[in-house]
Amino acid sequence: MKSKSPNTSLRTGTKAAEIRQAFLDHLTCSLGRLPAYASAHDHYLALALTVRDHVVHLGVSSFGGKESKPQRRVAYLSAEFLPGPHLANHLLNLGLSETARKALASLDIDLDAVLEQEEEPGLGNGGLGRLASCYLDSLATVGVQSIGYGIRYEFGIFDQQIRDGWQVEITDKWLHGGNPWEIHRPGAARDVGFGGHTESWTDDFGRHRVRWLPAITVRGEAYDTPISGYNSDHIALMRLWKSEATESFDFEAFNHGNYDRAVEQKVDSENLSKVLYPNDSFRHGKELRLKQQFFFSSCSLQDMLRILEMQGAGPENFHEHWAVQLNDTHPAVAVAELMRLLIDVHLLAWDQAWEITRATFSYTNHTLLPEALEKWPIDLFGELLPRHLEIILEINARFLDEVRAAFPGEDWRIARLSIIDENGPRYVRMAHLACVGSHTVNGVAELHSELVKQTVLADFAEIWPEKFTNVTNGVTPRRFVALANPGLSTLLSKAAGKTWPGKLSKLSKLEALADDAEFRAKWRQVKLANKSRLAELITERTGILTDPTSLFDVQVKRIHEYKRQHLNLLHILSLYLKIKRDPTADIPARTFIFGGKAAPGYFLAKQIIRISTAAGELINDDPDIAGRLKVVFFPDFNVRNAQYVYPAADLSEQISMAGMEASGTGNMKMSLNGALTIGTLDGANVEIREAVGEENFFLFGLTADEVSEVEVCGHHPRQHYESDTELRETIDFIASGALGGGSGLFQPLIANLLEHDPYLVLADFRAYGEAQQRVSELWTNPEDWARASILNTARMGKFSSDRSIREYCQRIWKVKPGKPSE
Ligand code: GPK
Repeated sequence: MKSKSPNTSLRTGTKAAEIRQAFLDHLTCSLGRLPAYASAHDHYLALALTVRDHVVHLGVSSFGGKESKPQRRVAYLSAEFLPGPHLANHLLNLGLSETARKALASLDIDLDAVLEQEEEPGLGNGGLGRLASCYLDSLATVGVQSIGYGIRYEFGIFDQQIRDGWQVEITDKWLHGGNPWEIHRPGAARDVGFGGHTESWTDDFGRHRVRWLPAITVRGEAYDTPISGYNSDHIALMRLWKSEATESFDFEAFNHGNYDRAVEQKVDSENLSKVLYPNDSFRHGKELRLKQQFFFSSCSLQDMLRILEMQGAGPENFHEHWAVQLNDTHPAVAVAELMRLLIDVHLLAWDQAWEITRATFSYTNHTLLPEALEKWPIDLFGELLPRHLEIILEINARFLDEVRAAFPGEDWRIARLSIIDENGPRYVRMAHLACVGSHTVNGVAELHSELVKQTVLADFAEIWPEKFTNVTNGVTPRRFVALANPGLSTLLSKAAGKTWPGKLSKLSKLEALADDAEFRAKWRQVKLANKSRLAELITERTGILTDPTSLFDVQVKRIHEYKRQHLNLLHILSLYLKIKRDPTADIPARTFIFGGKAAPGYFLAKQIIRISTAAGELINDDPDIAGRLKVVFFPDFNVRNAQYVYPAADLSEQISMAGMEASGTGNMKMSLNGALTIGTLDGANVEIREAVGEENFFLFGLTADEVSEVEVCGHHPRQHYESDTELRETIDFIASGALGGGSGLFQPLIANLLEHDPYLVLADFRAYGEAQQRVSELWTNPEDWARASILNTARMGKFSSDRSIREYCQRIWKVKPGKPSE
């Protein structure tokens, strides 16, 4: 037989006929299906395998380490990733979307129907997990050798259904249909210990050593998912760890008839990576969570050491080969684990190991919320990780000695800086550990990074001011514009050239067109089409009819009091009452769209969902309202659904209490898609407003400084209730039971607002209503609105995650991207 050219045998030809053939081969040979009997899901799997061949092929060429001196690699340690559906994204990145469409069409298969089959990996809660995935996308795009390390949860974030107006959580069985993207790497499996005790020994040079004798060992199996970049020959790797028992189950117990005992350890081990904790910005405090954190941190560091060894380098060169980013404190225990690996396993001296550790890690803080700051009871920590507790205590003792020497007599400083919280029962403060063990600490927007230095890590910022920096978050324009908004993309390519998805600052070329009436008309057409597409989906999922010509007012994000969905709802209900009082009131038609999941145990968040569905039930079919207001709760907000929602937004609600939202990224996605923002001076809103121009942004509300002042001087929500008639009537209306379910239904929410109002909803109600009035006024002038919308998109170039990643590369990781900057 004649030998084939390597490319043909790799099935990675890019002509429609070649893709068609590869697809048919996979259908038959990988899936064992005759084309005539193949289901839509088989089609999906076959196309996914076809595309995976292309991506993996790129991967082996780009990750091979051909260079004489290997580049420093980036390891992004994150307990969460939210990649979204892979297939369409890869097609876009590889430039194969249209070819694949043609190839399938020749077999009478519709690409869109195939794309619908994919289950997205919901391995995260919200912003933090999605940011990690945007960053992998950009790392691949700008050409940095990188691995995103995390956990292969068997069950990701729950699927949300709405029943009788309430959230119901359904188990996310994302792996049930098979996962064509991942490659299991048995050779990369690592063992991780838990519990047990430590013992001392003396090495050949008479030095005191410690070893850890864990009580149990769990195996981490590696599963790799390649992440392609836009128009790039690099791929990033997402390497997720699945926990398994190290041994087969206990046959001795089994033979003695003790079946429970026989499988106990196996079950315990497998449970470790079973499920994602579904709380956002909230400390879990559960032992299993700490086990998850240590499990993936340890597997990942051991993996880096293994790769280092393959490159012929030793552990003393660790920091030269790896820059490790801690995505929040979830992997902060990695600081202690790297120390253990270096001193106990590789027998380095403490000082050298500590230098390497600090040169390796950097830490990103994502929240100031006190209930989200991780701390572990010292006893629990010591029982699970006895050696790590010893190491942390040693790190702390040495650190505090340095502080004592620099600030003699300032014991208060010692107590505040200590990694151990000793005000009562003792805790390990994970943010302190991450900060002490890192060379750089960053916040995720300018305001937030300042607040990190003034609040949670103020004492550290005082002693190490140079350690702190900001990297404002970004989002990938590939998924959130090019894929999600094809109509807009065509327009952008015509107006700003085709390169904008990889060079987002090119969008500034649009500026001039904001004054072009013809262009504005096209712009509005695209938005209207996107809104019609969403309206159809809304009807399909909720039965609610909406008018695509009405103002689409969108608040999609996790449900949380600090994000203040209830402020939005109070405003909606006040508009409703206004129309009821005066049917001629001049209020332009609006569709209010909410989406987002509530943590299953977060009672008030679930009340907020219920009140939004109740508002819809009350308002949507009220003949007096006559369709002028509609309220929709769009169920199961996830990456796939988000791709329909963002392009359809006219107005983006970013109304958190100032100082609470670290950055926000939905704010960027909507503005980039031409929505105008109504928002507080919080997180990245501040920078978005600066970028798009204050005249194209609806600002309202207390500033972070004013919020702190109110918090110091005391807040009196009842005063607002009593002095503001509109507010009082709205609250009384809810309390009266007019929303159904009896007058007691929303009592907890009302009582919370009137008695505590921790997020100053009542204090900002008036200003919010006035800003909404300005929104309505601009909306009545569609040409002015379109102009502002175009300018939003045109000026959002800064918020590409490519820019963020280049900043991390240059200022934090000290690595050089393969692709030169724009
Ligand atoms: C912050 F602390 C946390 C968390 O546990 N989960 C999470 O999604 C978010 N975040 C912030 O709330 C957002 O403001 C920010 O944009 C996002 O992280 C990414 O930095």
